[in-house]
Amino acid sequence: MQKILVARPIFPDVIDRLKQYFDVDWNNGETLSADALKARLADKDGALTMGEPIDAAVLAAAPRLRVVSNMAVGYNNFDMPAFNAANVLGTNTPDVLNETTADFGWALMMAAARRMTESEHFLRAGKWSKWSFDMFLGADIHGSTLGVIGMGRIGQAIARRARGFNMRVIYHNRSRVAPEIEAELNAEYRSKEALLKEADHVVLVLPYVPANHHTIGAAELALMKPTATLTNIARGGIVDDAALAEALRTRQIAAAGLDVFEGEPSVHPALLTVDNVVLTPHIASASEGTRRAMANLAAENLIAALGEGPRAGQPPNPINPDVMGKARS
Ligand code: 8YV
Repeated sequence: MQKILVARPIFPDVIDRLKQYFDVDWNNGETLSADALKARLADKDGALTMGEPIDAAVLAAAPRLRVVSNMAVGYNNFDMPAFNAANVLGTNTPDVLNETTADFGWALMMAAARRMTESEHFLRAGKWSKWSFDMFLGADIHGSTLGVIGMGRIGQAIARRARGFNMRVIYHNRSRVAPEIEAELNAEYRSKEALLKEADHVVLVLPYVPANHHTIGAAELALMKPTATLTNIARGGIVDDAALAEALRTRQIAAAGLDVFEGEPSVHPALLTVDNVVLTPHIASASEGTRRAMANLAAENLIAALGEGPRAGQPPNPINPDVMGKARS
């Protein structure tokens, strides 16, 4: 039997499924350190990861490793040039999380715009002694302008929901989406700068690649309306969190909703000191059904890529399919 590592706790029935094909080493405990990860991968043919950094050094420490299946759509934890150089296949879990993640993006945006967590903290702190007409006035969602930066599958699912709120949709993307998608979403393309000036609610859904580092920093925040909100469900590092905390403190923008952070699970301390931000611990895809679908898709990718199961040799989501069939180097 080939040997695999499942690097983190996961649904036990997914482990049972993997055990039908593999000798499974399951780290059902604390997150592995880089050294512990290398040691556990030394004799493995495949691995199932959830964000663990896999770079040239990790691959060098795992000479048998041929497949790493990430239980996430984002795979910025994979050093893809190193994967290609070593002929190691990476796989991810796109699509199954689109709608759940889009729902959560909306939840964060609405919570930020309508000051839901800020007002809840006020209530819980026992500060609600009387009702007042100007308590926690926020910004409307309906009838406003939604600005989506990153018009991939999740960005499109977010834009599609805007119709029910009678919103105008503008977007910015590396390249324009197909005209029929623009027409379906009733979405107009803008430069990043024009979008930031025009949008009432900006939602970030772009992948983390070095070129997208600090897509939103002090200069970009300065372009936004003082009544605007910013929601980040993309990746830590897309936003300069220190600059955002300062823009929130000075009310340069009205509010923010953040599910991802630079250096998470650490959160920039300045973000913890401002009221006008909704903070969640990277849970945008965390519905029971979707996390199960992601886990099963990650398992399916690993099983198929290691030549087992009904789809042997044909994993559904190869990131670098060119290495398939090549000897490990
Ligand atoms: C994952 C995510 O749950 O899919 C992604 O890219 O950010 C989340 O859905 C998380 O990355 C753990 O792997």
